[in-house]
Amino acid sequence: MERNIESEKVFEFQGKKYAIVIVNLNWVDASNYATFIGAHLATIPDEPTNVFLSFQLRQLGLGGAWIGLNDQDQEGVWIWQSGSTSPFRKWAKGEPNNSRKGKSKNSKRGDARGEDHVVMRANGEWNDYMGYAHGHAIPFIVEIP
Ligand SMILES: [Ca+2]
Ligand SMILES: [Ca+2]
Repeated sequence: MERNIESEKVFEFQGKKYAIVIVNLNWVDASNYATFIGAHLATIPDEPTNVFLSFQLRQLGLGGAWIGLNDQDQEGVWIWQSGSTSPFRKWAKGEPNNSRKGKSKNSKRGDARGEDHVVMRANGEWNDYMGYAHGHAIPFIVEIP
């Protein structure tokens, strides 16, 4: 994919630069896109950053966006795409639940690996979500070094 600056909203907060990329991709493609432009999916280091970025999602009318947290290498071991070891988490109630295809009759999405990628909802709460190729395609937040 070519970089499309028109689809990005760039913000600075606490000395870090973030862009909300309003292109619907699964997490794997979104993380590859971030790497391609020399960035990575956002690390959320603290509550103020979480509040700031979720506010921006609401301003843009978005329901949620991928962030860099994932447990795709080892189930239940959450790591940031950036390599950061930040321990800050903002899970919604009942999350992460690693929901799997077949659990819900109506779900056509999914993967036997379950939910391994994290979406920040517009209310600031996090959910592990299906980010593989047959999963959800949504906007994403990158952090630009
Ligand atoms: Ca998982
Ligand atoms: Ca979940």
